[in-house]
Amino acid sequence: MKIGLVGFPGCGKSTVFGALTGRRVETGYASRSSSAHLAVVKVPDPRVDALAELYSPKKITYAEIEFRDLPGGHDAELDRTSLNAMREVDALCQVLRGFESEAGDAPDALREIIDLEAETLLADLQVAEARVERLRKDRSNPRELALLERIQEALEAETPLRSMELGEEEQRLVAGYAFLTRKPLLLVLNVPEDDAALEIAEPIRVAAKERGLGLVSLSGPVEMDIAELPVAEQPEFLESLGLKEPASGRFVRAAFALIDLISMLTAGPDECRAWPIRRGTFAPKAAGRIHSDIERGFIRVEVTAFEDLIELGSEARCRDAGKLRVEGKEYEVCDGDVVHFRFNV
Ligand SMILES: Nc1nc2c(ncn2[C@@H]2O[C@H](COP(=O)(O)OP(=O)(O)OP(=O)(O)O)[C@@H](O)[C@H]2O)c(=O)[nH]1
Ligand SMILES: [Mg+2]
Repeated sequence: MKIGLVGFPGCGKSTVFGALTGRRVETGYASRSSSAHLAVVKVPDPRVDALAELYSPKKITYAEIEFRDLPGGHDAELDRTSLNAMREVDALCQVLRGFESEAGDAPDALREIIDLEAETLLADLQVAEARVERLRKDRSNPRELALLERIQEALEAETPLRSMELGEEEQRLVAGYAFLTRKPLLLVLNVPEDDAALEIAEPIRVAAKERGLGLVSLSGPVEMDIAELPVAEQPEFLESLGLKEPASGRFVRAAFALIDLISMLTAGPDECRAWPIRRGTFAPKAAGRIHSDIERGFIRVEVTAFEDLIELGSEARCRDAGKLRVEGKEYEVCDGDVVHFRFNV
């Protein structure tokens, strides 16, 4: 799962990226280069910690999301490189400049929300128009044509595609086009240090709400400082700023929810681990996250809910209490399921 940090030049993408990843990847601010920086970020998960306490495993592994710091383009516009880079990620986080720019421009986050929306609508419209024209000509796929005409209409009416209800087959059809306004979007307001604990201004909150978008705020440079402090010294520093936890925690959780991921858990003396899977994934496909052999040779899965396992203290006790279920191919794995796959290859 890849999440791209996007936004207009100089809005603070690289700074937010640094805040998110601390010094694990970047030392100091990423320079203003045209290439994308990558970082894999762990998703904090108390359930994995609880399982680890139960099993004392050799290894503990958290779910991870990959963040990409995408190039901002030139001048005030997003160029083709930036737009294409956006197509390759699963979800977008738009960084909004909440501080005065290097050139002395006052922040205008609302304008940035509207402008990015306009540019992505236009980019999608170009894709839809080209495809509609093609499909009209070769008459090969009337269903896809009908769908793309609807999509074109929505885009012309300036409706982002993420607010369009699509059936399962339609979703499959559009997936290949990588429409930008179809990608889940989270807004991240990058504010000055003094505003780190303040409520976000109302017009921005309203704009996010109207569009059904998530909104978080953080102060990039401050969070960067926090990420660089020894863990033991972080709480005191956070408190002095009126904050409860570092941005990485809040932000990563919001991003995880954004892409509709849930955690499947595995536990044992070797490893306790969270596996990110999409909500609604069937057991064999979920097994494939662990290894393709397990998907191929899937027989069944034994499932205990995390809460039951912690409450009863062992899988044997869960079995005795009837809390260990055996499920088949049609089972949709739920958030917090502790699973054992049985397979045969
Ligand atoms: N005052 C202030 N300056 C900031 C803040 N965040 C970033 N900056 C500065 O703004 C400038 C641009 O920040 P970057 O993080 O490089 O922005 P960017 O979006 O990655 O820029 P491009 O990659 O060129 O599009 C840098 O000089 C940062 O130090 C902030 O919260 N407050
Ligand atoms: Mg940058």
